[in-house]
Amino acid sequence: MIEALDRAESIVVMTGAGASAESGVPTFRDALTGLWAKYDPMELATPQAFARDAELVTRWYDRRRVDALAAQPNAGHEALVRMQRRVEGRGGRFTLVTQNVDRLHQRAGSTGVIELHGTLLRWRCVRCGEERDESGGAMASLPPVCASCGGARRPGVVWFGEALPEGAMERAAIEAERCDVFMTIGTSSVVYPAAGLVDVAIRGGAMTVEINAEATPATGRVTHALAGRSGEILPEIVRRLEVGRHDA
Ligand code: BJW
Ligand code: ZN
Repeated sequence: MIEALDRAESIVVMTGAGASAESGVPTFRDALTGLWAKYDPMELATPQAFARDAELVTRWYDRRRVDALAAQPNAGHEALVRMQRRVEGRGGRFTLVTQNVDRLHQRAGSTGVIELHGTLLRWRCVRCGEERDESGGAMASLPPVCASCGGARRPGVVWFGEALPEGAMERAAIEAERCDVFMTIGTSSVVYPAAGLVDVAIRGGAMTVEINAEATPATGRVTHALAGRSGEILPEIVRRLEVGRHDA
């Protein structure tokens, strides 16, 4: 596996919430602890929930935004930066596709990240569409209003039933189709269309690798399923690439 990674002309890595777990960011399905325990994430992450109770949904995202800003990238994020530099340094292609909305990959130093589900750190006016970076503390007003038109502002994430950012899935699928190695890391592989990318890579003939703390619907389909934490397994993979040991 290490040798294939070392030889690959093109590598695509797709991450999910598990990649940020060791930074202390709760995974999507764990994001409702404490006061939020009585809510169902499937019911908060929808346009219908926002239409019904914008304040409740805003408070949930506001909390998660503040927590994401307080978190630091972990050893898994850092290993992916090193992998990207290594592959690009020898003229290869490296594409990082993430479902995460916390921007920790970018803060670690990854470049060209394709964000399939948008980000918590940009909010958008539902009336005029104006977008603004939101990287301060908690919201001053709930729900926050647009400075230009007074409309409600919503987090710039992709909710269930909404289209992904224009071109993001298309770009990810093109890279998955042509890559030599596709890695799916820390994702439950149940949310589509992201969960279908591993199949695009398999059809394209790629070697596929999963890193996950638990089995997922993708586990039985990948070439190598590595059970464990991404913050431990990824640095070990990169260490082996760097020391040139290809016996794993
Ligand atoms: C570790 C670890 C450690 C923990 N190390 N691992 C086909 C079939 C069936 C349904 C559909 C389909 N196509 C579309 C649908 C509907 C729907 C869908 O997929 N539903 C399924 C749930 C059934 N999809 C959509 O609605 C999508 N839109 C769409 O299809 O639009 C069509 C359209 C076209 C044109 C016009 C209009 C519409 C949109 C999906 C958007 C998903 N959005 C969310 C919320 C984002 C904002 C927010 O964060 O609140 O994205 S949902 C949520 O799930 C979030 C995540 O990015 C996403 C994936 O979650 P992820 O990353 O897998 O996290 P978890 O928590 O589920 O799992 C963590 C994993 O990590 C676990 O496996 C752990 O074991 C592991 N782990 N610690 C390694 N240290
Ligand atoms: Zn506006």
